[in-house]
Amino acid sequence: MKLIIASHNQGKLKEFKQALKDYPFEMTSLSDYPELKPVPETGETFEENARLKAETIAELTNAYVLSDDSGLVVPSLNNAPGIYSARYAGENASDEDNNDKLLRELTSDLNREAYFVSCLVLAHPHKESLVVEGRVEGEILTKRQGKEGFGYDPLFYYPPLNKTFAELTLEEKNTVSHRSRAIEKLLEELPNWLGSDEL
Ligand code: ITT
Ligand code: NA
Repeated sequence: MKLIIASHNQGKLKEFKQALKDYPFEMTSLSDYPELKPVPETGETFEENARLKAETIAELTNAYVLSDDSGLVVPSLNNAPGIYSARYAGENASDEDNNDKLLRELTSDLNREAYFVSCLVLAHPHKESLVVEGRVEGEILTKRQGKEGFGYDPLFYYPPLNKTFAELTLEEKNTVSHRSRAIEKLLEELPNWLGSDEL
């Protein structure tokens, strides 16, 4: 089955490719469709933004499209950066800038518990979308640790492994992350969602 991953984020794309390597998907991403304009993320929730990305691209390509809208939620910062995780420090902010801003905002008096959310939407023009969500809980460190991963991984400490997500290999992160938990749910529900359609 042809599957377009509706993302420009190379970190996400690597994780999808590794997690789905044993499944019969012919995966492409938005980099293979340079004519498609970026979909504005005007929603107010992860699900709304994930739906916008997947359903818009599915209509335009008439294909199966999978999107991920994800982010880091810090309850003591009123759930920031949340759906604004990619642009926390500004419209074209780098991961570096976003991590610096998080360290500035999360002053020493505040609780450092946080969680990642990944909402996945699988869309096709003639079907009701399949929506799943995964989460993982951790804590925000006061300085970066590790070089792997992307985004907030160097600051996201995961107590069960006593490491940050940036200290995990791609394979290790894919056994515990929010995105891998969401992918697991998606795969569980996929046969039923596809029905008599071919994989
Ligand atoms: P696409 O919309 O093209 O997929 P994006 O990076 O703009 O790419 P989002 O709007 O979903 O995607 O923003 C997700 C941001 O949340 C991402 O840029 C990171 O800053 C953060 N994030 C999500 N998953 C993460 C992970 O596994 N590790 C670290 N940070 C993550
Ligand atoms: Na978003």
